[in-house]
Amino acid sequence: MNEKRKKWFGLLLMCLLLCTLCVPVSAASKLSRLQVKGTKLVNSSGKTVQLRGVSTHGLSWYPEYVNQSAFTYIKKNWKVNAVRLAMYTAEYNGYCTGDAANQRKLEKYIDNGVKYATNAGLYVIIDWHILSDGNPQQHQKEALKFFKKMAKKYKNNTNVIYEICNEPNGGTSWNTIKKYAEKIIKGIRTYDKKAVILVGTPNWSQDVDQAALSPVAKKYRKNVMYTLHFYAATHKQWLRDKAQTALNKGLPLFVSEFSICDASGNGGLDKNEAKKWLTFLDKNKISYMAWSLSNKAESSALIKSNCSKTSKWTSGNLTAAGKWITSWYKKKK
Ligand code: IDC
Repeated sequence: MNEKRKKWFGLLLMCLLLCTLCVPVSAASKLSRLQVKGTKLVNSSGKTVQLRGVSTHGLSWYPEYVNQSAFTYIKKNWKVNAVRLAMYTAEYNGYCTGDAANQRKLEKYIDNGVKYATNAGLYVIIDWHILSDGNPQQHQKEALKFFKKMAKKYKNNTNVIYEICNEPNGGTSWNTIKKYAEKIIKGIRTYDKKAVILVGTPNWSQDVDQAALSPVAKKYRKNVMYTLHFYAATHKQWLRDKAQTALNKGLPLFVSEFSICDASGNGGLDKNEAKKWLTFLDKNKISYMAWSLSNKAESSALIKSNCSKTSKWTSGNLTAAGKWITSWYKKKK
């Protein structure tokens, strides 16, 4: 090789080396950390951000939907920017009712879910899905241990959001939920000072007006939002009124779960009411996550029960709710 050729060859090698170095850097590029400002979420440049996405069904029931292809697909084709990982605490191989091997399995699903969401460029909610265990204090010890572990692990993942109690119910008062929330927030903040934390509200995360009267203590209030859940065929204007009351008091709201059917998760759809809800949420820049990314034979499932695909769904693979919700997502933004 003559001198000139050697020089070009050297340059080429250098370029190749630089390229291989740069690719992983850009692939790991981080989503902007979100903060709560007033009632809204903002990114690191202060711009308002609204998260719109889907929730998995229970991770023990439908772990197969937590896969890279699905997360990349929904981001690109459904135009969502967030996914929620619903981990039941009590029902069917729940985190607190199953054994240690079951806990490890669930933590692995979460770990994968966070990884796939990060790769896909999605925000990801780790949801402590209490339901039949309507008082979050019932498993407070386990919750504290779990969230400290998560916070330690994910403190540098700028896209992780913690939801500390899905739907308190059974008459659990706001005061009880608040006491629980303050303990868990304190635990999370030991490791992760910044992540957004979502707190459930009384009566299946509907009574946000009660939370608005007395939010968590000031020292725990930063980057905390309060959840509002609705199922459009059951919850109507009266629940939007509660939401408006809470907003007027300055309470930051986050709809971490909704569907357009009734509260059983398996009744008729109310598209008219669903449109009113999502229009209201868009207007107020409130984030929302649809239940559920699964093919369970129930009307809230987004995928038809006869479809076994776990990604790359065509419109024919979607249920009526799936079609309506994804076309809403695609239309906007
Ligand atoms: C439902 C599921 C259903 C499952 C049940 C477990 O859709 O397949 O058998 O939970 O008890 C909620 C809850 C959510 C419910 C959903 C529909 O957060 O866990 O899922 N729902 O009932 N709140 C209001 C409705």
